Amino acid sequence: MDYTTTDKRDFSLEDILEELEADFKNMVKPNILIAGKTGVGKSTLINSIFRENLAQTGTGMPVTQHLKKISKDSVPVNLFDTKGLELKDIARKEIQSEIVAEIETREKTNDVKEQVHLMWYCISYESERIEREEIEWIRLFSEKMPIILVLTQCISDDEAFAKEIDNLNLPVVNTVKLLAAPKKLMGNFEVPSYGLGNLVQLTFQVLPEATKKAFVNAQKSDIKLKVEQAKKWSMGFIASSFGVGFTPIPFSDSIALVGIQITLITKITNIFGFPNSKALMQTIVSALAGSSTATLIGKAIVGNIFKLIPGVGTFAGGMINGTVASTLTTSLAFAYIKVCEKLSSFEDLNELSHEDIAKMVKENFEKELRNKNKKEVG
Ligand SMILES: Nc1nc2c(ncn2[C@@H]2O[C@H](COP(=O)(O)OP(=O)(O)OP(=O)(O)O)[C@@H](O)[C@H]2O)c(=O)[nH]1
Ligand SMILES: [Mg+2]
Repeated sequence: MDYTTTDKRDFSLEDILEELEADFKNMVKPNILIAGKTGVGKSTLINSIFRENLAQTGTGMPVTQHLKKISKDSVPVNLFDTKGLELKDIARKEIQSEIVAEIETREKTNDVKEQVHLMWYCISYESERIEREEIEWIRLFSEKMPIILVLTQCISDDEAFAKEIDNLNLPVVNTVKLLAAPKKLMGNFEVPSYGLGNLVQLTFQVLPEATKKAFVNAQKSDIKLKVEQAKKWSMGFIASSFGVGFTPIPFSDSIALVGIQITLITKITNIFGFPNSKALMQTIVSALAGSSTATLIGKAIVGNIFKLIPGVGTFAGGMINGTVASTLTTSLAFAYIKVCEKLSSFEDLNELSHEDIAKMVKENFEKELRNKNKKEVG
């Protein structure tokens, strides 16, 4: 739906959830091929980077004999996990043609949704060797897509292997050293995981523009990236909604802002990504509206929010111009982003009750709106 500030309809919870879902379905999922020999740590990496332990909980559909597609409705990414790359000779050639044929079939559709966008080629740092066959694999795949070389299970400071790989001048866009899951050593010593955020950043840069939003949602290793992207998107959206063309509206018509504000919170929710975002949104919206009924709640939300903002009383009889509208809405966006950031730090949102979430939403909104608008609006 496209809202304008001349739109004075009120909204039901139903409308909001519909918009949330439509926006989610609109995201283009990145297709990432995760290649490497057995045991290098592909599944461990998938579970560490993506939400909801994707390698365990996502369905693994065989695409071909040696490619398994891992996906889950609530996590907007498609992963293609390889099997058998360690095999030798004839079997290896067969697997190569099988995987390349699949990539080419997808290429021919000329549809960004079908293309394989990127490969993570995984080599175990522990093995301290890269075989001739692997170099051949990387060269072959690099003609089809960008490759990020992932050196997995790396727990040593020794740079010798990394240098050796560097000297090979492989056709990869980047190399990342990481430890996907903490590793227990002797004497109760544990090496913490690291490098995941780095892989997320590089992947984000390389993926096609159309798939970036879905990737930001699907990954869980870099919450800052979610915050950054949500802020960036919100600022652009607010500027275009309340910019030069904005005609001042009477304050009594501030319901006209609600459509835009609802678009804002649904998009932010989908930039972050939550396991059951509909239920979460329902909780958040009813907390803001002060009611959980599915009747018209837009007016209630905007009323409750404006009450929190110092200074609003002083211009209640006047007009809202573009600057004021954008200040109010920016505060709303930033308060909501704070809430999403906090919620993202929970591995399992089921730890929180409906009441916990409602309380968190209210507290953060009050804090953010009171502080932010003291100078700007009051
Ligand atoms: N602690 C720790 N263990 C790891 C890590 N990566 C892999 N492992 C261990 O190494 C073994 C193999 O890892 P997987 O993630 O199953 O490897 P894979 O590449 O998916 O293997 P296949 O599915 O057979 O191709 C498992 O026992 C993992 O627990 C890591 O980053 N940290
Ligand atoms: Mg595996």
